[in-house]
Amino acid sequence: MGHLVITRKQYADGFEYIEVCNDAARAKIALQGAHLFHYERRDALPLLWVSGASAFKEGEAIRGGVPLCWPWFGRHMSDPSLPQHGFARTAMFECFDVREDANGSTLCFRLCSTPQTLQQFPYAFELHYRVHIGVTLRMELQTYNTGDAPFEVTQALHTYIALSDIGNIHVNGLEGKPYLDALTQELRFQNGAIRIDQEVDRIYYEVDEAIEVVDAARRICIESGGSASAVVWNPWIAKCARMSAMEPEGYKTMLCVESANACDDARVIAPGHSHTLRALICTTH
Ligand code: TA6
Repeated sequence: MGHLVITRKQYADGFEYIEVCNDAARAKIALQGAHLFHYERRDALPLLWVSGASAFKEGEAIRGGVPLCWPWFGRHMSDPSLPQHGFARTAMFECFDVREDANGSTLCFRLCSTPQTLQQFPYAFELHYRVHIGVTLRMELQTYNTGDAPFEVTQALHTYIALSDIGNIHVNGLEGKPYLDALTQELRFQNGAIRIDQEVDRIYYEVDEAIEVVDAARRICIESGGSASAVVWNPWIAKCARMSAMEPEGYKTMLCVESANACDDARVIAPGHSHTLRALICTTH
């Protein structure tokens, strides 16, 4: 690679993020949640959607980009008082390494168990998150079990894709797959391509090939690894109006396509072992 510029920056109230500029792309990653909230290949449109109403402040997950849902996806199984989608997305990560190769730059983040995390998730862990900024975007979330008992995680790279307009798109790659409709708790099968004209909140299973978002102006391909489930979500009008940090028409230009180990695709990690959830995203422009 030619030139790589890494800059640590902060918003007015001290919200810290890292800006990456290399020959291939530009990106921004907040230290809170190791939250990637901007990725733009040099010859393309920004890939990720961020709400115009999103806060960039401590303790609140950015609404958009790629929140890390970990060590549980959705509501906690037994304690509804615990935060939805786990605590990683509002935890302070450490950026402990930056590597460069011919294809781009990889930033490595780490979160380790603490007395506070042990109260919510009673296991010793190290969570490593590698974000590769190149002509493609690659994210790898690796969970190490550093304790002496096995534990189970559910998780997702909760990617918000930026669209021209929700009415212009369809999603390929999930045809015939079973999915749990989170709105009705019914198990259904995907009939053909996915088009969005209402609230959609689905967990797809047996996912074993790339998912393609076909927009009017471009195609976005999401390949997952270490995952057999994917979430497709758009809040549509009513839920958008009820949600935090969403503008009334925010639903029109976003779609979440999440590489996941969600619900029945939970993963058990034995002591001394690890599991990696991956997403590789490329866009025609
Ligand atoms: O991934 C879909 C989902 O679980 C939806 O049900 C919706 O709640 C979305 O995540 C956003 O959740 P959040 O906690 O970020 O508001």
